Amino acid sequence: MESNRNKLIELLSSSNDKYVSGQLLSEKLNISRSAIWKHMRELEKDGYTIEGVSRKGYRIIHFPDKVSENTLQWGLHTSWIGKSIIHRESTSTTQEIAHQAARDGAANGAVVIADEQTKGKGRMNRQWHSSKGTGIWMSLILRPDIPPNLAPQLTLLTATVLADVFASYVNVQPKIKWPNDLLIHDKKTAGILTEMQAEQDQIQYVVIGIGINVNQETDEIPDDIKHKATSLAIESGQNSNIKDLIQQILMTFERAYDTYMTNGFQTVKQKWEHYGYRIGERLLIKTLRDEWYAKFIGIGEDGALLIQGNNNRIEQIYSAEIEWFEEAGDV
Ligand code: BTX
Repeated sequence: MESNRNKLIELLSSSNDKYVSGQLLSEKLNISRSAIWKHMRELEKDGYTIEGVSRKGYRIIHFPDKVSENTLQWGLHTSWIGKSIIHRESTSTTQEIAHQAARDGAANGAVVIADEQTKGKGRMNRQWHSSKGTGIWMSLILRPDIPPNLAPQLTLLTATVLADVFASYVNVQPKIKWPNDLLIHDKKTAGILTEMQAEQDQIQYVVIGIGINVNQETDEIPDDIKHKATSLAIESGQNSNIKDLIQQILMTFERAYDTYMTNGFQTVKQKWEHYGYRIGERLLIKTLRDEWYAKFIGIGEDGALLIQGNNNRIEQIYSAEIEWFEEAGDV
């Protein structure tokens, strides 16, 4: 049923503006003309406008912008990610739904998406503003076959995926601030929250939360973060189609993840360093017990932050808040 609808969209989309006859659709899909007609009605419910002209056939004259399980799945060319999508108009946080779904056995690659979050969260339970219909608020459920101590690499991988999609499809120049912030012109556009359920040396599942400010105008960025937050629309000067952007992210993610699983972290490291924010500069490193300055020299083979102190020794940092020399607060 679903795959017929998917094929129908593909047939109609690939013919651009030309009409496709009902006869041809029925032959290609191997279903009756009346079954085709029923699928068309369902597509219209999801926001497609389909024009039917007698003796010519059908064509799509409007693709929906709205995000739903169906509109996201149609046109999503992936083998395992997004095969199951849970979409909510409003929810507290997609992380919670994803954790529950994972506990209930959701497959690797299941996706949870909301138009709005009322209790969106960042790291250490910080608030994440997630206003209705202006951003991407989604959680990916993964079941990677890697030891739990390598899970932070998935955060870095996700950051490179977002940076690639922003650079290719939105035409902005993103930077990745270690470990999980996407910045454009020094302001935060997206954040990643990785949570994991593991037993000793085995990961049960990982939930990767992705929050992206997409179409907010300057006056829609909440006052408390205005000085340090931005959106793709503000930085690129144009709105993006949220559904298309989600699909691009999922397709790019699948490719990057498969490469990582086959070849290891090396490709991610190179890409990360390509987008790395202020590599080579002095950092203030803050851990629970201490804070000190050092030079940021990149990331290690395992994803740790590499710094060089005054004694020239290179150290690896796995968990810390970092600030640059002249910054007053965290970005
Ligand atoms: P973080 O702890 O690095 O960043 C949180 C900080 O970012 C906040 O303290 C605030 O200063 C700032 N901030 C809050 N909201 C925004 C925003 N919309 N844009 C820019 N800056 C903001 C980053 O945590 C991880 C965010 C993950 C969000 C996703 S959304 C889907 C999933 N569900 C959920 O509840 N969280 C994740």
